[in-house]
Amino acid sequence: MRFPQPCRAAGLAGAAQPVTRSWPADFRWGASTSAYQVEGAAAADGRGASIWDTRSHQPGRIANGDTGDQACDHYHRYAEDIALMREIGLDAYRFSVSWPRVLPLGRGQVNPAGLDFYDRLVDGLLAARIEPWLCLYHWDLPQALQDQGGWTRRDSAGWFADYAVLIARRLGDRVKRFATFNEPSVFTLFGYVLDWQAPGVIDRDAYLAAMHHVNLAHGAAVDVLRDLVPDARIGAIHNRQPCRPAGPADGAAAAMFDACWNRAFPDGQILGAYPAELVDEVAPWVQPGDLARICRPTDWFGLNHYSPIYIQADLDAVLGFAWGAPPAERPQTDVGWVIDADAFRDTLTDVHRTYRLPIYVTENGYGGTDAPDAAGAVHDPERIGYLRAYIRAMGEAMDRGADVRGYFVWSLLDNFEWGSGYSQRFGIVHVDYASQRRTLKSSARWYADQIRASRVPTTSA
Ligand code: GCO
Repeated sequence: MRFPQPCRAAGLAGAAQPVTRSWPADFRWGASTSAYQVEGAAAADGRGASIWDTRSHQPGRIANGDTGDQACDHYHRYAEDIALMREIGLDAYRFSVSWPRVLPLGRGQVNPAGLDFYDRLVDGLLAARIEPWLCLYHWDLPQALQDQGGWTRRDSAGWFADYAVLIARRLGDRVKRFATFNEPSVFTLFGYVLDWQAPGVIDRDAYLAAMHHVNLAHGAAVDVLRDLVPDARIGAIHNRQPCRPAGPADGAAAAMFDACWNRAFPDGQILGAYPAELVDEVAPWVQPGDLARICRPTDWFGLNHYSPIYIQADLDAVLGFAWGAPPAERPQTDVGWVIDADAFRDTLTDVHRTYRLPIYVTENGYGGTDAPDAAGAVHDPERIGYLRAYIRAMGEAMDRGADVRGYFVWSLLDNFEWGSGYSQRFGIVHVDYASQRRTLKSSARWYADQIRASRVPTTSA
């Protein structure tokens, strides 16, 4: 995500012990990345352009004029990165496929070199006994499809399903964990309402059309994956967090934002209905039978969560809401996100009660500005404090009955943080972008301890 809030120090350093409780034996510990944020190699081996290549090359869009052209060069350095994952002891690695790397124009002509990369990545992970978790879409729509209307076109559901067929046929013999979309509510709201992300088309109708067509695309891809990979475990990844009114007059705006942000996608996909606030809004794009097309059985709920959000009314804005300031007294991360582990615990409980699916926390982490010290070490006690508090809160949610099966930290590597470019670092591994040198931060070592400790049977909670 990108929160346009000022930077404030958190002062969350402290207690470095792992969180001990009786973790389920098959609990999965992982780390997440996404294609545009880490791969780089934007012009290598026949890759096509995505809407993020376009946006990052527009002057003034990204902090410091950064682009994902090089990023972490994961495309070439994936083997080194897998070795780091092994060193940390990860059970699972969540990555996304770059649609334009495998289909440079989004459909039609396949790029064999692009598919070969994902073959190598998956084979490398399996050889290291790390389970590949593949997300089909982490925001990098092929520019060629955007030029034809992108998600505002109903045809986009079919384009996405065809792309899913290609990936399932090529990788489905080895990959069994698939996610359709990452945070559909974020890329639609930020891309069509707030102009913080690609494609930056600010238009109410485009937003509502994209919302519905992304939901249709999800349903179509679930069917394809189920058909072609019968033993696949399929889910979608949703951000969810409390959307709090910034002030006493902001309740209605916060409720509308909550419908768009937290419910427009999982409610359609899992409960088969749009939130009441959106039913009339989206109706012009809904055809008979669509909700049944969208609501296909899935196996798990992917939750991305960092922080509560504060919303204020803005009657001039497309849907009447705008980003508000958090209360000043709340602790915040280095990049200005409110730290509230209780909100994470309550969100997990809420997701469990609402959707009744096994939950995997597919993103959670701390944005900072870490730098190596004179000896080259990277110490990030605030990140350790944050991770510890949130993992502990997750344990509390599990004690209260939430069916949480795994946790993926965001992120394995420092990477291209969308509009903030390389100025914000979320990795547990530091990346020196000039040399591409990787350094495990102290949080990576702490996370390794956490994973190891979770394997030791204990009765204390
Ligand atoms: C998102 C994404 C990630 C971000 C992460 C930190 O939520 O925006 O899934 O790509 O980098 O959340 O902002």
